[in-house]
Amino acid sequence: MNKFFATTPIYYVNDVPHIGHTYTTIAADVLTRYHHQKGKEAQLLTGTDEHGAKIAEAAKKHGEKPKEYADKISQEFKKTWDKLNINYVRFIRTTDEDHIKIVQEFLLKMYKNGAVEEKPRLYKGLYCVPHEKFMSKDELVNGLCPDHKTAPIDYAEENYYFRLSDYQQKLEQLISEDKIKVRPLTRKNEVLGKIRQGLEDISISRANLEWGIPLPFDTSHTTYVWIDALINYYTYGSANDLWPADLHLVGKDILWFHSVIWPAMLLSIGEEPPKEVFAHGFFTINGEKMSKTIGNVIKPEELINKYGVDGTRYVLLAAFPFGEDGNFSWELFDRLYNADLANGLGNLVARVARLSEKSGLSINQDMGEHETKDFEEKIESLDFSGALVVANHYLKNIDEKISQEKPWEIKDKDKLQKLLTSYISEIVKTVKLFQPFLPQTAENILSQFSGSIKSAPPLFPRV
Ligand code: ME8
Repeated sequence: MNKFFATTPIYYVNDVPHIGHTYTTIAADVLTRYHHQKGKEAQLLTGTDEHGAKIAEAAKKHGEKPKEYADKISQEFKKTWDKLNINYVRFIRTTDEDHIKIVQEFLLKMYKNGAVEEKPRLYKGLYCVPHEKFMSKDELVNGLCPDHKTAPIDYAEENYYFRLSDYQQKLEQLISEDKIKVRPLTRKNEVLGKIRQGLEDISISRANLEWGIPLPFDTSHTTYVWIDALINYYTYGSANDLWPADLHLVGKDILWFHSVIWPAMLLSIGEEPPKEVFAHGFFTINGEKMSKTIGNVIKPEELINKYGVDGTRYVLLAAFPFGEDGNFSWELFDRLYNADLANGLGNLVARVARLSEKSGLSINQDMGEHETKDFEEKIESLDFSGALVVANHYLKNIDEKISQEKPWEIKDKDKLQKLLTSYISEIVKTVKLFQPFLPQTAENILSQFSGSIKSAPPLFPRV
């Protein structure tokens, strides 16, 4: 089919966006823009996750009603994505009317199909509120959640259960055969290993939490926030003839929800599972987890102020192999920005534009495109940093050619213009590879190199 439907997670509105959220969202946008460039009808869905105990608590701390609080923070996400030139087709909020309706229809179908136990039963266990999930004793370190360093609460409640265990065999088969493509491969193997250890039925409702969507078959319960949240993809996808989704792009922390629980929910109502779930790695800051408690959270604005919008998009994706964790540092990002963008692309464009302007060059033909399987394979397998290496290699070749041919020494105008045109042709073709990563810069360069050429201020001033 000539469509590409990708999603980011919907982010919790208990907090404003940081570079982790930014990473996933930019990656999804780059991929969507790439498919769009290839002539597909590519759509990207993002949004905010607004129900659940964590949000209710955060709102209370700010002395606000959950919805008021969510309205405010959700705007912060939207504004950030707009600033970063994220080309989403819809910014979905789990408090949106159409979503609430679809969640209730979805759950009713699950219930009617017998995928949910008829009556609630007692659940006792440990619940980590910041995680919004149950935890087992052996996941704790000194009685605390190792990620949040907080004690989980004792939880005892009557909950409705989804018969997840019924889907063990089916999920194992779908994932091992890549019908649900879980990537990177190491993650696929991890998920399969965990499935083979056995799946337990899971609680899907809360009896004592008002801030959620009422269960359609028992309105004294609200939907567990994760069940509500996962359905967002289907809310948009099913209404727009886009189901199944081509890709759920997520961080490694939430792979299990997306590759196991969510596909099982879909199977339970007779719908198709997503085609691919890709889990990327995590940023650490000086080797530590990024967290509000440690106080080391990096906000996207800090990067934008230093590197600009396209510079930020670039450094985040170029710095580390996409599936792996990476340690953020300003030194590393500065170096990357200066080497690839200021001294690389930016400098090359400036040099060629200067010489072209001086020689009165005008470009009136279409320069075509690179035929580059290597680049395509890399970007389609979400190896963004690898794809950028390929694109940068083209730039280095042009740089080398210029150093060898020394156009500034050539007096013959025809000969000079011919050479400059050949550089511009290579630059333009290469810029099209960069375009999904650097949409605004690419547009500027492409318009600078068509018609009569003029110098322009540096694209990427050194930092
Ligand atoms: O989990 N490095 O929302 P969330 C890289 N609402 N990426 C990071 C990161 C880091 N240090 N920290 C977070 C939720 N992320 C749920 C999702 S979807 C139906 C519901 C990114 O606000 C990464 O993509 O906690 C991770 O999966 C996501 O933020 C979690 O965002």
